[in-house]
Amino acid sequence: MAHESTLVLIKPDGVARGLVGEVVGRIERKGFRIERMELRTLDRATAEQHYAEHTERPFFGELVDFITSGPLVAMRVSGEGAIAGMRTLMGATDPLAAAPGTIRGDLATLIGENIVHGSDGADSATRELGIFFPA
Ligand code: D4T
Repeated sequence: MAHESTLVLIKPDGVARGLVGEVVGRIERKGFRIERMELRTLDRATAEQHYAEHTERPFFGELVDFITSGPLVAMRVSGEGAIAGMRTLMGATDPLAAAPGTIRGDLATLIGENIVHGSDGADSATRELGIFFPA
């Protein structure tokens, strides 16, 4: 395993529900480092760029509506195996299928409001970090 960086978002539902501290605490207790962190509200163009791979999916419009609906927290999270490690910490996309002990498994019920996002591989991490934290 190698030292990696990944983009993690606490989505607008997580911020609105007051779960920023809970999610940040889990990331820190795991042993990953938060190297960049910003509270911001996305415009539609940035949201569509972030979710570009989902353009053709039936839920794309709702996805963009939701991710732009209020402030989110964007983080660059780094550490040994951080990309897959954060996906494990987050749990399955559908919170009802996510294992207890994971962020989604413990804290959410709806697939459309599943609290967090984490890059799903090295290429997406590079692409997504470039959108949120350009050099
Ligand atoms: P993100 O990208 O938010 O970390 O989620 P995942 O990587 O775990 O899941 P994904 O890319 O398949 O889906 C992106 C985003 O779309 C929402 N979604 C997904 C939805 O609203 N309805 C659906 O049927 C699916 C599959 C949830 C996450």
